[in-house]
Amino acid sequence: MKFWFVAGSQHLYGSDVLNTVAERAAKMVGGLSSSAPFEIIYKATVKTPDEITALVKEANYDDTCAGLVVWCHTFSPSKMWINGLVALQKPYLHLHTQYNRNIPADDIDMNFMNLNQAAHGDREHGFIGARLRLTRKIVVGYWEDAHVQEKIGAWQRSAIGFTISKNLKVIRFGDNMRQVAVTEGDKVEAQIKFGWQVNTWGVGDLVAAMNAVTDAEINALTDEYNSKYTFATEDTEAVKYQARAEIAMLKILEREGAGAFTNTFEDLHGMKQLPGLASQRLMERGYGYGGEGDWKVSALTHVIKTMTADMPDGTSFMEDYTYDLEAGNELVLGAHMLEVCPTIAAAKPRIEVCPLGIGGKEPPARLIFEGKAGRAVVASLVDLGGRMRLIVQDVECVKPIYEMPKLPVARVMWKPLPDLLTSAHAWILAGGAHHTVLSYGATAEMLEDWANMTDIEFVHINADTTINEFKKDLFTADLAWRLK
Ligand SMILES: [Mn+2]
Repeated sequence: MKFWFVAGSQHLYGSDVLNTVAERAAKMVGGLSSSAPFEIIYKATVKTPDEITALVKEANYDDTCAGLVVWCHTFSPSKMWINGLVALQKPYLHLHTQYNRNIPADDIDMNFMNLNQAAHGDREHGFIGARLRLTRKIVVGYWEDAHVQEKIGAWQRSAIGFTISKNLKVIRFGDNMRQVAVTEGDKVEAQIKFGWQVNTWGVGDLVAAMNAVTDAEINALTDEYNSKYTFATEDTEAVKYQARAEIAMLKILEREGAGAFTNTFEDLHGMKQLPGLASQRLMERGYGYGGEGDWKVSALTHVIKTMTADMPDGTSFMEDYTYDLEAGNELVLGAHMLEVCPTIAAAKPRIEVCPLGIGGKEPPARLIFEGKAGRAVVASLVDLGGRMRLIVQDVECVKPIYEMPKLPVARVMWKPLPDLLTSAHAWILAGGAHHTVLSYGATAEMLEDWANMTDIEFVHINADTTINEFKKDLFTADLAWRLK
């Protein structure tokens, strides 16, 4: 995927000025690209309404174009942009910067003034964005400064999340856990907003694919397990059963071109174990996963994994499982029945086989490990009926404060900001799910930009959150979204 850098101008200044604009824009793209997670190319300096409209049409239909970065080196009258921007279907970033950092005090003359007009040219451009209610990211500052380049990079990740959503297929192996509310939702609305195609495959189809897996395939995969994980079990048959499930699910995901999947312990007809190790391994490969049929969290896991794929930080399906309510140091223990992604492991995971306690199936093999310490976010997508809401919580993960030797699942501990009591209160007010995506690489800003691009509500719980203000924000947002 590439991002197109477009300089806005007009024909008022003559060819010398326009040539200089193009040269400088290309040079700036070289500087911006060197630090950007995704390539930026200099596309054009646009000077007329027809050029702008043609460029937008080309961007809309070019599958390799993930978004536009626009900057007005000179004044670029904004009525020229209306027809193009009305048709725009790609993410849009308005970069407000200028080529020179400082005013050349001894040399500044009228030629300089005719060439370097971003301070007012970008205001004209900003007006038409506001007038059109255009979904846009605005980044302000000198283009060589790290904070500017970091903002552009973060927005590129959001745009990649937007783009891959348009092609994301989610396979539901079976249905949702019975009677659960928050894992339900409007799949048609999700496809309209995000592009996600969410469809069901019968568990029997998966069982047939598992029966077709060969011993040679299973042995090759268990050799890989041996090289990557510590075996803390003698029950190799249980581990091989997970290898069989992993291979079969991977084949179906690849055959269907899908990026995410779900299953539930209540819908495993013909299977001996709930996929544990198998689901963990597929998440490690970049697939989204949601337990209990939770297709929203599964899709969101894949989207965030893709946004942060080049980062070493790790992203997993997660659930707030239980608390440690030591006064003043309240912590969440995050885990799941089995399915936590090993990309967030602090050290080499071990494979164990333990009973599940529910579901009535054989004890499944799973990877057990501690999650890493560090800054992270947890994110939850809920369907409020009429609109989707993305809730993002800033957290500080810590090394788990207890050994918990009898706990047979991967575990993470974190302190939500500003503190557990406030954050949990706010989370419950907002209707956040028990299922989340935990990501060390993604930031709230990236997810907010993604929510803006997909036109859904965004709610952020962070160090500054107070319950009174949060209640007011939810109330105002509810009114606004009902009026939309
Ligand atoms: Mn769950």
